[in-house]
Amino acid sequence: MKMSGYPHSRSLRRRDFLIGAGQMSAGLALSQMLPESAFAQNVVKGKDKLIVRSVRPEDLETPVGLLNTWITPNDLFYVRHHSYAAKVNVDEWKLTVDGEVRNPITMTLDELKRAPKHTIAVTLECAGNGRAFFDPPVPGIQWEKGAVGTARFTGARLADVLKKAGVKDTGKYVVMNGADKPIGKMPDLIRNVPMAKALNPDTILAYEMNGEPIPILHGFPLRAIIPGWEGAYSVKWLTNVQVIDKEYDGFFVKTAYRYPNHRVAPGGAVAPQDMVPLTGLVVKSLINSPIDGATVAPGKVRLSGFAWAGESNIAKVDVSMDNGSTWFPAKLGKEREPYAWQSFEHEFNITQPGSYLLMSRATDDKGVTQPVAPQWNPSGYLWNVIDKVRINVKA
Ligand SMILES: Nc1nc2c(c(=O)[nH]1)N[C@H]1C(S)=C(S)[C@@H](COP(=O)(O)O)O[C@H]1N2
Ligand SMILES: [Mo]
Repeated sequence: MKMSGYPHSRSLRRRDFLIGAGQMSAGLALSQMLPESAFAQNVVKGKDKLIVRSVRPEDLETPVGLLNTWITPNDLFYVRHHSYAAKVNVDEWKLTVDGEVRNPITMTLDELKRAPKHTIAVTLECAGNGRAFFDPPVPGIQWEKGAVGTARFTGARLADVLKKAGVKDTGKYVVMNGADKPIGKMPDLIRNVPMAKALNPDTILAYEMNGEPIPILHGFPLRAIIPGWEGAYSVKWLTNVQVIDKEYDGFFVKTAYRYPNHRVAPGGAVAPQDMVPLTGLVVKSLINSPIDGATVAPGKVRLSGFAWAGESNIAKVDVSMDNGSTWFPAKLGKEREPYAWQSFEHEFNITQPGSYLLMSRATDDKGVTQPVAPQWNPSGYLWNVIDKVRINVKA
């Protein structure tokens, strides 16, 4: 069943386009060319309920109907990486901290665990979540709505680690690299954060996810957690932290994960110098119940979901059952943490049988509301239009 609720997201059309446009990695193109039926046979161990967007490397999406708890269990948490997951031998593993520091250091996992522990609930979302809905389509993994989840991460503060190494005055950015090896001619996923974000007390190097050692697919034994920023900053299988004096110039900083600094017509070209790095996630909501295409009995229809806004907080969520003609304030849930999503719910009374479009629209504490129409951009990032699901109220 299609869960998208957007007519232009038909997988056939997307796949055709992907083959035509060519992919960065041969592995990805191959998996995209498999018929849909082949996907059903491909399950990834420990992640069997997830939608397989790519088998190798594992790119797995959570069906929205399963995103129904404030904390997403590890076995339901989406997976995204550019190359194969690194299998790290923790006895040999160490973290090196070097670059513009007074004393370069290496740390074992035990040493990191002896630093003050910090636990935070963070909503992690891939910048490409929702890419499948852009029109015209853009190449890349065709995520629909479920490349997002919330977990409690525990680790050492990056600020404490940097303090130990002693950042020089020349240190402006912190580069993070993991143990995963690029596939073929692909560049290595190396990312950086400006010093202020690196020193933020909520920026951590995490060794636990929901109370367990970080699972392999999520970066065992150590990953960065850059709260509120798009998922690609949270580098997995972390092995090296390097302080540098200006923005890093590798592919995944200079070219990828960039967004136009002006509005672009759908399908339009953007000059490279007009592309700026993505940082924070944008205001967004997701209806997890009912799911798109559901048939329900007339009477009380409970709508629920989650809303998040990166480094901002959710101020309100409004919901509609009549194509957005009238809106009602949804009730927000009790669980509130600065970088985690906020649950919302509302009960409609729908007595008249028929086809209904349910909608949710979040607004953050800066007054920014989800848009009615998408802002197309060349890489298909930050899809955040008002969420919609169509349901059938039976007679
Ligand atoms: N080392 C490494 N870290 C990585 C990636 C990667 O390819 N390699 N992918 C990033 C991207 S694009 C996202 S969205 C998140 C996904 O985290 P998850 O798989 O734990 O959900 O990891 C990020 N960290
Ligand atoms: Mo991502």
